[in-house]
Amino acid sequence: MSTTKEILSNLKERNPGESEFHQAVEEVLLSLEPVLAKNPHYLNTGILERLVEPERQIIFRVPWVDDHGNVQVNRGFRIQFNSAIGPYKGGLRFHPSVYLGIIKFLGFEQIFKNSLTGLPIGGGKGGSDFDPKGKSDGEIMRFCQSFMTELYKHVGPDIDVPAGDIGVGGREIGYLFGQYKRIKNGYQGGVLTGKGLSYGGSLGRKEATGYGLIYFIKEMLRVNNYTLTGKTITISGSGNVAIHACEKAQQNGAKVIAMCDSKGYIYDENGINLDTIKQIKEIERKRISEYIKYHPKAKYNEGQKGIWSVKCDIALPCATQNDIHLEHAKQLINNGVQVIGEGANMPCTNEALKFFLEKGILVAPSKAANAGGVSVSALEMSQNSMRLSWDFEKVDEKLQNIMINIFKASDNAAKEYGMEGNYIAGANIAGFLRVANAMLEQGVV
Ligand code: NDP
Ligand code: 2IT
Repeated sequence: MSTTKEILSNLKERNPGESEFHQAVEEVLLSLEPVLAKNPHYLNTGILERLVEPERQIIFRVPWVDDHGNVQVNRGFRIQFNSAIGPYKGGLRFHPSVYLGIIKFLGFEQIFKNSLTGLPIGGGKGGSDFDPKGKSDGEIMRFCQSFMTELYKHVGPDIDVPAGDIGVGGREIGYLFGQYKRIKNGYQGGVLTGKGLSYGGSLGRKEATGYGLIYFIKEMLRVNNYTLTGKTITISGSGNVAIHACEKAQQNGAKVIAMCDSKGYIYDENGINLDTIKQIKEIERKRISEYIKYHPKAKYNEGQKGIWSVKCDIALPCATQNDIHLEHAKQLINNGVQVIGEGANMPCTNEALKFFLEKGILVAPSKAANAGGVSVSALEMSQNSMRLSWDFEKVDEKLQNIMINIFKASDNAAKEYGMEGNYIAGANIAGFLRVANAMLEQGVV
């Protein structure tokens, strides 16, 4: 029987150089200590050792031909982390920074997130170090086809169900699905989620992560006697999650004053015009700096991190991991921030999170707060199985209920283990208990 500290040091030794994976495991294991003290049978049965070791790790070559006729080679990944409560489920990320440590941190967190949704989905994640920026549609299609030509052997509606993440949206899912269907010689809608509406996608999936983030925050604020209306918000990122978080925040009467991409941020004291952002990012696929051409009174600054120097009531990191370091946390607090809502996965370092909690800031943790996307993915799987589709209102209502329930589960678990208001620990504990109990009941597998 090992202690959490021994498990962590062993993990670092067995997975050298995977700093993001170490960070994600450390955050979870430390917050589970009160649970393990009360319930030592989780330690006696090797639950933790099994949880931190993926059930299967697939790494493959992805060769493709660019528009100039040159052969390019990328690396593909799919980490099937845990299937205790359902088929592996989690997105695919296409970004040049992708390596094993990133996919493993994402896959590990996905186990707890998916458990929190209350739906029957296990944890997995995949992707490639392919950079979609500047690629033609034809190059994206050929890359996706090559990627699926290997991935299809490992996925399926009851086995493993990928979806989007950074760099993978509706266009990429379409190409991946087309190739899967061709290879399998049959329509199996439930093999991927985030599909187009014309071939089995769900209404509300595109919006689900950003909307879900705001639904979670609204519930967290309600029980803490605070509201969104009239508050100023900064949002990092200008992709799928950031855009829909902005939309729902604006619908709730908040004022979003800054957004960014990986090159820099825009500040618009009159409130961001979201139609302009959608035009630049979803249609033209250009830099956010273009915004000032449409709104000359707004300001653009080079450097993405500068966004955390903007004074705001609520900060929503919706871009990528380790976006907010301790120095940015200090800056935000000096400027009066009250609430942090993690739309991205692991956007705050562990040091930044600790500092926010010490200062009494309300933190909506990513595993809970961004679970809306995967929740609606699971609803898409249900609709595919039933061969029908629900209207937007029905999906959105289910999403709201799921997010409120996730908040309640996190809140209750935090209270039960003497950490009231620490929703980070609460989410980890509630997510852990369901998976751990399922693993116990299924024996050593
Ligand atoms: P997108 O690819 O749609 O958007 C990513 C955005 O973040 C872009 O604006 C990108 O800028 C910006 N960004 C800034 N810095 C970086 C960086 N270093 N690496 C990558 N992107 C950067 O992705 P999503 O909106 O889908 O995902 C954003 C975050 O939310 C990720 O952490 C993802 O894991 C998480 N998430 C996504 C879900 C989903 O349903 N899509 C569900 C749950 C979580 P630029 O345009 O310059 O690249
Ligand atoms: O991080 C995430 O939860 C996602 N990228 C969405 C996963 C999914 O299967 O919808």
